[in-house]
Amino acid sequence: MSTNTTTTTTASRPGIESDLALEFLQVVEEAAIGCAKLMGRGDRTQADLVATESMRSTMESVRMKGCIVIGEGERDEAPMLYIGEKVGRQQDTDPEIDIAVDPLEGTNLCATGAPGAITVLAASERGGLLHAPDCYMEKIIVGAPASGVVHLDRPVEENLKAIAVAMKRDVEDLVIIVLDRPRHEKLIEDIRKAGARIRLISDGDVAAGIAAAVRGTGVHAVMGVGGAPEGVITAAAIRCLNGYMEGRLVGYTKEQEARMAGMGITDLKRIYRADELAPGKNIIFAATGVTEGPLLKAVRFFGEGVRTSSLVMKLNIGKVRFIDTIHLDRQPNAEIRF
Ligand code: VTB
Ligand code: MG
Ligand code: MG
Repeated sequence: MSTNTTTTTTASRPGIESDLALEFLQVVEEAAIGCAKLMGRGDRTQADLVATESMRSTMESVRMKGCIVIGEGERDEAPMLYIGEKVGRQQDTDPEIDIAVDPLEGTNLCATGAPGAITVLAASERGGLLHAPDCYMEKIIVGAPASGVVHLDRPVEENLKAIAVAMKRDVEDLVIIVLDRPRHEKLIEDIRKAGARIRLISDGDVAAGIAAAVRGTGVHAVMGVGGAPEGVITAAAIRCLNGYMEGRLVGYTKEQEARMAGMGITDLKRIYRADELAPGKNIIFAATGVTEGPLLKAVRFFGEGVRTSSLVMKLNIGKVRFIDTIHLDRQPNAEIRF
């Protein structure tokens, strides 16, 4: 890796400390613009495809030797952004980066125009993101004040009381996001019994997890079982946000169990904290809102251009950036509005 800043050329730029984050920003922004055009058209497959193709092509020029560790699936089932695919510029001097992507997290949300769809990726030095199999993950996600006071194995009521104490409020004041799934019948009942409020969502537990880790979003925790790949991506964000998360892999079918075994996961009781799901020292996280959410605005199209709302974070230098971008590609001379 070159440290000589005076002679830096395109071929020998510095590694992950350089502004790869801004390159990733473009990757998620472009994908969001692409699929947001299909918002509400009822075609989740097409929206996902547009986001995936966009990410794949924008990523081609990123100055890295990238490798997808969490992506659209195994090579034989996904034509691009499949696990193991090499992405980025791939020049000798480029840093080796592992990438986890969910090109459109919440395909249904985009297809129906519901809130909470984002385009998202997480990156780290090689080995910094758990290679989670395509199975499920039981999750509990909270913000910094409740760090370490919740535990997946503890009864729901105890966890809620602990969050309430940590956040200096009553359990009744808490809002917990839960994916609206039959598997959560008991969890929902337990949360209601404890007295906390619930926001049921149809999809999109990554955006929900991020909201839980940021004060002022009106979301205090995410609980329940969602996708395992989404869990690793969320963990990357949680680390950058000083939040707290625990996850436990769950396989509901023989196929999912086999996938877990195939990836060397034998201890099904193991509880992973965020720093075990995303152990990298250098984590970069980038997401752009596709539809409106508690943190990120939707992609907005107006005659003169497009405006996006993104979150870009770098763990090693401790930066959390909310980025509001006006894309003038369509009309470069347009008037800029604050
Ligand atoms: C969640 C949700 C995702 O998958 O992880 C969920 O955040 C879990 O799977 O947006 P099921 O839908 O099978 O319950 C998504 O809905 C889709 O990636
Ligand atoms: Mg996806
Ligand atoms: Mg997803």
